[in-house]
Amino acid sequence: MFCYQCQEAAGGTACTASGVCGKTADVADLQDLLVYTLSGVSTYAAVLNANGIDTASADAAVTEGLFATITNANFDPRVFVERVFAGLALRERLREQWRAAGFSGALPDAATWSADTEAQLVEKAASVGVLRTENEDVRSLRELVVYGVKGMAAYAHHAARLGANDPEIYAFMHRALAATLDDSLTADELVGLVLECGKFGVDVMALLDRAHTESFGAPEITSVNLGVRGNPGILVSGHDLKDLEELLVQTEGSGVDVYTHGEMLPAHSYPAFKRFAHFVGNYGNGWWRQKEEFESFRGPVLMTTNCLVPPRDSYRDRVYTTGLAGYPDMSHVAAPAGGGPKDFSAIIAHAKRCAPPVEIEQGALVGGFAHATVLSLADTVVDAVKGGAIKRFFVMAGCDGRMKSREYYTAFAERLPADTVILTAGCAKYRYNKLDLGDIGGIPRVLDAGQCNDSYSLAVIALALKDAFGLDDVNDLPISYNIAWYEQKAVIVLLALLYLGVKNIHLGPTLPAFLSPAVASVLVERFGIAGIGAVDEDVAMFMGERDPDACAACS
Ligand code: FSO
Ligand code: SF4
Repeated sequence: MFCYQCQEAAGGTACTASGVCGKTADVADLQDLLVYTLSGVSTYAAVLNANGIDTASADAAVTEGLFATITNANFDPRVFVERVFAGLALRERLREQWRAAGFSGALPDAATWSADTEAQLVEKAASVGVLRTENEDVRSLRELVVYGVKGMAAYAHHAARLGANDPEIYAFMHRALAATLDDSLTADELVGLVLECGKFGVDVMALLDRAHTESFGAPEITSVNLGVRGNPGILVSGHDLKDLEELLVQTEGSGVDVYTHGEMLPAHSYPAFKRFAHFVGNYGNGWWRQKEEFESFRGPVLMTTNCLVPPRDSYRDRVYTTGLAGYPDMSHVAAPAGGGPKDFSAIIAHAKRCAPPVEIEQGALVGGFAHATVLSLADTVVDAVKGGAIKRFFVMAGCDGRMKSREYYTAFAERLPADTVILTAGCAKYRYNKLDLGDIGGIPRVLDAGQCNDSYSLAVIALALKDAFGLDDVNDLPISYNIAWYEQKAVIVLLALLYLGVKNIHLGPTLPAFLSPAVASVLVERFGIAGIGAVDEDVAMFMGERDPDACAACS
């Protein structure tokens, strides 16, 4: 195996024996083979698509397959074997359509190879990984595209679950995957593809934002309980709000409470979920602390997406996966073949046999600061900036993770001056959302827009503030970007921000291992991307970045 797709890549280089995330070498190779197979599918789908021929089956296969390969989503080799065989069969059907439509010409190996047995898959898998691209810079750009499209696939899948689909996003995914097989593309053309990926990143997050809001209402400022009640409960983690909705409906009146974990916390801010009296609160923290928290929860846990950590034996039988999440021999709640809600009766029955959760904290967290909420406060915010009460905003969106170096983000939040406001989204918030950072004239100093996909909200807020201040450039706002990344959804969020023209983003706790020195220098030169340093020096650097008295937005 050779995997360097996430921030935890071993030694800051790559995982080569097994994953720091717990992924085994056989699963890593099968994931590479699935990406390769789907790139073959996309080779045909891209052409058919461009010629107005429906590719819905390829759209779904690519979206779901890529999502399954995201860090901490699926550890089950059976899933990848089945998806590769299904991908090959689909690819052959597309190939027939391609031929029947009159197309011909040279094809890459990914579009033509075949296998009949699992042993043949395993043999093939060993030769189609990341290292098959020999040139380090081309490899880096190809993988940057693949990881961006993986993140895009995750958000497209959530939107599709809510009935929202954008054919142009699927068309781009096919075109981009097919391009990663094209040896004729120059490095400049691949850089262009990376930037285009950012455009479709904005589109997919906007699509998901609309789908969430139309399905569940616009998030409202909401106080979320951190304590527990005396009933048995189900803990829901991951990002899929449709799964949460179906579970809430099916648990209503059952005597079982429902709690959120990790990236599900922002669900409490949606009006549609507030009517459920048994939707009690949030339990625990960021994904990486789940071993202790799933243990003390004592009831079943539903993982709707990543981030799943290989479970301890002590609670393993209480974890259920659904959607693209999976783990060997773990109970999985599949979507019914004919459509309609998933059947959560087994997990509900399981909960009834369990003791109530052990309380690990009390109090509340306030969330719901998505773009509609913040923009409804725009006058107050603008006045606070003009009056000098708010000197600077810090976008600290992204991911949490288990590396000790992430303590930086807690210290950074603590040491920011009291006249600054943190805008956050994603699980990165757990590094500072329980600190008592106070408020500025009633505006909390941590404004939580929601899940990682809601980073889109932060961009909408920035663009609206730019207009409110009459600025031409979003980079003239008193906003700094100090973003924590972990997996591939953070890659598409980053590319989306670059597409929107945001410059000087600081990325940590380490820069991606998949950026070759030459590709990293392109990002540094064109976009001012930088890493992080010592907390105090970074705070001073950000605060001195622009003299507030000279700031166009403040005058
Ligand atoms: Fe976090 Fe995991 Fe949401 Fe990621 S739970 S790390 S960027 O999967 O998706 O923020
Ligand atoms: Fe390593 Fe991250 Fe790949 Fe897991 S996903 S194998 S931790 S680089």
